[in-house]
Amino acid sequence: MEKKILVTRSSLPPLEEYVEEIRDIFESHWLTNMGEKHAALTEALRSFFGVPEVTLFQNGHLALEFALQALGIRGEVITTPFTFASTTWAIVRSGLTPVFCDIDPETYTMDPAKLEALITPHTAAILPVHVYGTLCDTEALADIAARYHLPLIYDAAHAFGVRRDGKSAAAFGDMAMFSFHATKVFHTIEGGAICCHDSELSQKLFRLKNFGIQENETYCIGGNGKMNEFEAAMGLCNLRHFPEEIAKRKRVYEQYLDLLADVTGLKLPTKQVGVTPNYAYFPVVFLDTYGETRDEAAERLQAKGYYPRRYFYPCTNAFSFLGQRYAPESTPIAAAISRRVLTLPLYADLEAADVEEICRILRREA
Ligand code: T4K
Repeated sequence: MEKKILVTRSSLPPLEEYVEEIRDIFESHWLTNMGEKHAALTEALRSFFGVPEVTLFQNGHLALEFALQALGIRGEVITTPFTFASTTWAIVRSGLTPVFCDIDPETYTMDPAKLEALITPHTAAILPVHVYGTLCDTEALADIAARYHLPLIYDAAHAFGVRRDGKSAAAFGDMAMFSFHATKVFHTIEGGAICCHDSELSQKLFRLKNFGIQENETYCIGGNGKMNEFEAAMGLCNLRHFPEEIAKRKRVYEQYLDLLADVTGLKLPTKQVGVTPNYAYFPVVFLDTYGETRDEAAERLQAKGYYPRRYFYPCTNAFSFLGQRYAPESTPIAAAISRRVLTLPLYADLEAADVEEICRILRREA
């Protein structure tokens, strides 16, 4: 069979360990609706993140929608277009209007220097993205949000395990959303969470994900966003193996950095001072001096069985579904990075020989 190395590959715990973890589920026949595994994972993540409130969800996207709904806001939400469709669609599907702020050319996250000019009386919240697990300028964003009394919700889908000066990505902002999708550094097959400090908000999120059921058979408006017991069990297993997952990813990441460091025209990810990274993605930006476009390089890699991805192309403000009112040119840095970026294959068990071959292709030695 022809070899195919994809952009990522889900890590899995040893089968026996998962079977052992789900044995209780088979014994109790309690499959979902916040059972024991759900409670155990919530507790374990509270301690992992070091935040008082963790609400689990069926996926990160729903978590983000429920987070916006929990705020009960109307109007505009300032976000970035250099992200997965989910961030923008969560805003739109919540009846809110996205306003796009450009990104910083080094971190690819919301540029705080461009944020204030976009704030109007219609602004209801700020929703930046820790894209690729690179942390936003959390201090500058917190300062602006506080000055304008705006809620700050982070899309931290990629930032599981990332810390700044020892403080978890979960602890920044009023809420932080994590994705536990199969493609993430930590996963529950499908899943997600909202982390926050406010117990009332957390109770609201819990009701929202459970049909709005309240005490004494009263209801508020809600939906169904519950994580099931098999997913929570997968999370409990994967959390035990998380240090190993990070160590393996670090090896791959550093091999890329080492082998691509001197290639003219390739812009590699840079280390953030004071930040403990999670090695979630390895984005490479193809500058003109590389002498070949991003897509030409991607084609050469694919011809040899390597399938990097254009995360994130196009920018979400280029989506035709949003209509004519948005233009990618209004966020020129995001538009340029999006046209030039390629995320290389990166996962725990990616073999050193494959990383070497990918680098040889990018160095035009193969
Ligand atoms: N915000 C941001 C910034 C996000 O990036 C995402 C999701 C969200 C919010 C929403 O979170 P969730 O609702 O998903 O929890 C993938 C993921 O499905 C998605 O979670 C992720 N971001 C996005 C960046 O990537 P696709 O459509 O590119 O996935 P797909 O099916 O092409 O898979 C990519 C590669 O992963 C495959 O080539 C092989 C590998 N893979 C995939 C699956 C499904 C596996 O090894 N095992 C698997 O089970 O979206």
